[in-house]
Amino acid sequence: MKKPILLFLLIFIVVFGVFMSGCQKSSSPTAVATAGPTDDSKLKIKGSFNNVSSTGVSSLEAVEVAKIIVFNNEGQYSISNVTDGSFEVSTDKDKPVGMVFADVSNHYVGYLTLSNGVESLPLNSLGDGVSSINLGALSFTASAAEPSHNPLGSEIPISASDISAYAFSNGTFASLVNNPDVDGNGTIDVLEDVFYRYFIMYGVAGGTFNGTDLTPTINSPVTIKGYRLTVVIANSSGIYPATIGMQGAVGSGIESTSSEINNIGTMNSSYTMAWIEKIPPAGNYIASYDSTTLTFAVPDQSNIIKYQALALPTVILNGDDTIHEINWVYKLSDGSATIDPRVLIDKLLIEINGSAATQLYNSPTFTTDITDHILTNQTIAWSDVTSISMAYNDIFGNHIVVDYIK
Ligand SMILES: [Ca+2]
Repeated sequence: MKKPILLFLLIFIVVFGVFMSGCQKSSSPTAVATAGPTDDSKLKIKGSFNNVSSTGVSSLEAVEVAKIIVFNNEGQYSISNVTDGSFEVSTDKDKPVGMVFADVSNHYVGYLTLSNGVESLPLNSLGDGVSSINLGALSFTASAAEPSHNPLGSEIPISASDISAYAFSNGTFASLVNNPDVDGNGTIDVLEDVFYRYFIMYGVAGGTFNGTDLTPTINSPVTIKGYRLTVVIANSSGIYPATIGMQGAVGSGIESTSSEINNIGTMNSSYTMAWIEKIPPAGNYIASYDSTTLTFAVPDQSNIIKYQALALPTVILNGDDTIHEINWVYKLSDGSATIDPRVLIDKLLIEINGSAATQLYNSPTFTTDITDHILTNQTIAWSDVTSISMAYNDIFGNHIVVDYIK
């Protein structure tokens, strides 16, 4: 199954590569003021530090915070200074963002948490017409700051079960929010015009079309066939290494290796490791090139068989048993519940496979509001089909390829 996985990776890089822009300062505090309330694409996030009411660690760290930085998984960021203990920062509404705090020297001080593993703001689920969120006073516990007003369930209307799924999915991005100085030189990366991230591609055995069924039965549990890890580097110089070295966590299968697929660009470059037949264990995955060392703390991925999403297809045939259309519903990967796909998923595509891993059909990509596709080729015999792959990019740039075999 290596070839289909590789093809999907290349498809996604081509299709979605244009969105992987580098370090772009989306707005400055001055720009926010001049943009005014007519800019409906922007959200204002406000908050304050209660740095006079208590003693101990929390007040100490609050005093140190000089800047607020919000950034998304593509390295686009906005920055605001703290004035009289308060801040207001403006950001795009379309993607989840992490919020981190810096001192006057751009050193990392801490990050915003919404508790229960939600360490980014799921602005992809922002309520219609919401133009500002006031987090209220932030209280630190070590480097994690909790707001007095949690917007989940109010400005960001998202159900409790969807929050659990989001919390798992945001783990890879949250590891950058927890450590926004990936190159370890002491300065928050986006503030020195560099951005480093990683994403994971998973191959998932999702289920089986039993007998004459036209909807597959979901494996209980789904099994993870393997993964590829990709590191993305963006900088303002546009100079990138041809390849990178990689040492994964113990048991990851990434042992003193080099990237297998290298896509060198101008805005950014990506480096993909070989396909490994396991779930990546938690731990540090360390990339190296020239004199640079990048440390990515990959979180525990074992809940992928519970909280990841899958698109469950139903095939509809023509009278001559060729495929007319495929429709699908989004469910949690344990099959227990349907989910709102906007919470987790960016784009989906469908691949229909024949024997010997031949590809009989590739669909266009679909946004989450589309759940039905009439094939543009109406000559594909259902009897020739060996599997259907429902592949998607999640909102954090990870790629999930779910195979249903026949
Ligand atoms: Ca740095």
